[in-house]
Amino acid sequence: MKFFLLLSFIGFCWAQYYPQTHCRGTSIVHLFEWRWVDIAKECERYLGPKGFGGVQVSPPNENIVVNDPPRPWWERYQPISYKICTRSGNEDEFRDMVKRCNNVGVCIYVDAVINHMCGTGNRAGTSSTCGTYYNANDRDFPGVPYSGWDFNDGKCNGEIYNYNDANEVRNCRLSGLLDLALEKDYVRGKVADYMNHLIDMGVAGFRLDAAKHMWPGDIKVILDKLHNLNTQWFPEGSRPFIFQEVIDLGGEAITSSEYFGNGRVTEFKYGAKLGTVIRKWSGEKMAYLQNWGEGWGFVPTDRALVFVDNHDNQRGHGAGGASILTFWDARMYKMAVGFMLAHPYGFTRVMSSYRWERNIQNGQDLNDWIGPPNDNGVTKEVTINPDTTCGNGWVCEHRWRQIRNMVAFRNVVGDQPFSNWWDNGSNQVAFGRGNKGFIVFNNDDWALLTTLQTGLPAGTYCDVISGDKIDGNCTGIKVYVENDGTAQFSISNCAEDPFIAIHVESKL
Ligand code: AAO
Repeated sequence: MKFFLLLSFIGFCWAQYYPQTHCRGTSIVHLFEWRWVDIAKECERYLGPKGFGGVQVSPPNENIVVNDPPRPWWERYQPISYKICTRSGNEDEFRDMVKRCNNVGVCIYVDAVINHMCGTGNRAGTSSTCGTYYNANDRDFPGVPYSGWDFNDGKCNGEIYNYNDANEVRNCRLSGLLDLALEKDYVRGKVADYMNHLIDMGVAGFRLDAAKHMWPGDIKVILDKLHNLNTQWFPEGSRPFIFQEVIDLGGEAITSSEYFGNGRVTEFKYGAKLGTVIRKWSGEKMAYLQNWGEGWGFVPTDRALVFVDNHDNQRGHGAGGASILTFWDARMYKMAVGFMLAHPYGFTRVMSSYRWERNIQNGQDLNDWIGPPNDNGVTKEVTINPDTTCGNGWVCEHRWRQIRNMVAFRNVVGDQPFSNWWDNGSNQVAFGRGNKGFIVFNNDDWALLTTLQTGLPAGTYCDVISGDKIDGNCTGIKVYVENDGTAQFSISNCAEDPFIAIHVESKL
């Protein structure tokens, strides 16, 4: 009864901060630039069975086609209309994906680009993903339709330069992108219609792109217009889960706390700091992670959407800087993602990328624009290799054993408390999640050999980092927990993955 009351409280009052219970899993994965047909298959063959709670999909609405450089990933952040029609697929494919993912308990979260349309300039024509005409110079977007009245030119006819001026950040143009006048009822209505169209198809929530560039009050009015979620999958009265892209590393006019009333916010300090710690830059060490979370000046845990890297900062866009860890630094990356998924702070998002040919000059990647694996602009299928990794240039970090198993770890430990912290004063640390899970890291340049209190019931456990529990056996390291809850751990600093994680479902 208590449990039910809690669920209905979360369901009806806090819905914008927590995914619906229909979404079975405590983490989501960003399948960056994937096609809808591939996501549908991935939900059924992998995400559902492995306990992923949802997918953040790339913007599904029609965007400008950029040919110079050829078809960059970022063209999708330049809307032309709200037709569901992109390189990822058409509306039928989108609808089929939402249905099939929902049917296996995997929710779909849409990256909603509602702050702006395409960039300024003398661009006009039908170079858009559905062939819809537009004229950026005249502010004419007949596909919506929007016209000159619907943009903020009257308030600010220029770019954002000064991030210390909140008016400028919210009324002027982000990277020259035509800024929508979201205080207008007409514009709010068009945006809400687009989002409601998606909700009616079964979408469970939204990432609000460039939320920092919109007034929190304007966002609120739009959110209040949104329909309840589709009752084919969600209980009557369910509200969409909202996470707003607000970059707040401190020192600017706009703080993420201004957006707490609308939903969660992206906590960019998280990946920047964790990268600095794992890289051991600036004198940081893992021992300092004992008070990770609010203790590090992050937003409250129930308002944070956290991630190690995102589609921007894995290639030098957005914010975070050089400390951000990505799949290119696989060993450290797995430790960082493992730490994130084991730690109770925040709502966790896993990144899933494609490989591109980097061309780094003076610390900057000149190939940061390269779009998804493609044949003449047509996005390639995500193929699956016999060893379960992905082919065709898709990295699929979410399928890496260490990451996939830590997503499961987070589901198993649930809301168990952070417990049994241990550190060696340097970069060897360990912590548990009540009596459900325990994790140990060795990021020092020497071996770890010690006995630790795990908080777990006695027994033999499979380490889910070096292997799996399969048919009642461990394919990797075994950990023996004694009757008093202690276990001996040994981790070489040369180990392929210098960390060990066990949980009650990895017990033999
Ligand atoms: C493209 C071209 C442009 C062209 C434009 C229009 O690249 O040259 O002018 O088209 O034709 C993406 C790409 C853009 C692309 C755009 C549209 O990243 O390159 O422009 O699509 O195609 C700001 C925003 C944040 C935004 C981020 C990229 O606040 O919302 O820039 N992210 C989202 C998406 C992103 C997308 C858009 C928004 C647009 O995730 O993929 O753009 O829809 C400071 C501010 C941040 C600011 C950064 C970067 O950060 O705080 O708010 O992010 O600067 O401008 C330290 C500081 C930190 C600072 C950082 C960088 O770390 O502590 O605060 O340095 O200076």
